[in-house]
Amino acid sequence: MTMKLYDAPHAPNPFTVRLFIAERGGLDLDVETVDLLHLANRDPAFLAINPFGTLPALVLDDGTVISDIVAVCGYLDEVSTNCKTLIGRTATERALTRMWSRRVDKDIAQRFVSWWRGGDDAIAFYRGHRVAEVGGRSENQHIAEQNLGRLDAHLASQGTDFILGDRPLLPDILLFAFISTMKSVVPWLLDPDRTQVAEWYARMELRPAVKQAGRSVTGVLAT
Ligand SMILES: N[C@@H](CCC(=O)N[C@@H](CS)C(=O)NCC(=O)O)C(=O)O
Repeated sequence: MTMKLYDAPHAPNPFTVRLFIAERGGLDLDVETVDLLHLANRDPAFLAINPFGTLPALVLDDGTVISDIVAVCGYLDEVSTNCKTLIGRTATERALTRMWSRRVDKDIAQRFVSWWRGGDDAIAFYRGHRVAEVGGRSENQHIAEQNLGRLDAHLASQGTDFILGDRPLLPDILLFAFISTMKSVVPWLLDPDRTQVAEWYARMELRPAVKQAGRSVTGVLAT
């Protein structure tokens, strides 16, 4: 099976998928890097592939295009040729993974991305092609921090290294990818008072997969 991944460097959504691929293993893809910083994702050639103009996008050999990171990771988890699923083996495991993926995505990551998109730099960058999120900035920060606090309490109560046990699964990968690519522009993310989240982040940073997934390179990606 040939799959093609349209990828971009430095951006949280594409990094989530690269990190998932590196942690998951058993995958073989063609990769093409799209120059997000110069808006190549808004060129007609790319819009013909993904009319939403967002990255990443996974194109299957029958031409099907999947362009939402949770859907892309879910698909890759199912077609990988090795057996260490990052979504779950049982109905309960899969439900917990999906529950935490939704929590860290919509209540933390998307909140701080929206906070950033309401700032001057992002407004200037997106002018003319993406609606600026100027309203509700302080609420977005409040909700993200509230849920980072809840995650901190969860990690403390579980006593596990990662959100759902002793190895990182999709929610860890997603949240780490977003924090690591955005922390320089969202300075309040890694508050040292949230000690459990800080330790979790430090553990994630040490994963060999993080180094492996760090760079976005056009070519063949086999794990
Ligand atoms: N819901 C999409 C969001 C993807 C997304 O917004 N990607 C960003 C890069 S991190 C992007 O393409 N931004 C450029 C733009 O919208 O022009 C997903 O899950 O993949």
